[in-house]
Amino acid sequence: MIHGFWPVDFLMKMDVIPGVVNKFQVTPTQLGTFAGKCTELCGVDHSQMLFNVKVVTPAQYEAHIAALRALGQSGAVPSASRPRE
Ligand SMILES: [Cu+2]
Repeated sequence: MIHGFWPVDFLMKMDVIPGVVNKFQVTPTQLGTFAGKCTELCGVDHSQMLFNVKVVTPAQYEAHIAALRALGQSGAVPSASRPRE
């Protein structure tokens, strides 16, 4: 199932395709929380595919990552647990 990654204020949009690694780089000019949404009609829950992109300071980012690590969240997802389509 294809999704569309669109953080509205970032003036960019990218297809999100299973098995394809996407990368993008932005240089935010202000801190804050920016709304985003899926732009591909991906299924019955498409209208609920909303997200936020948070632009934070490097110190805030490092603190958040440290808090996740303390909870045992490494960011690694075992490939065997990913659903195949
Ligand atoms: Cu969607």
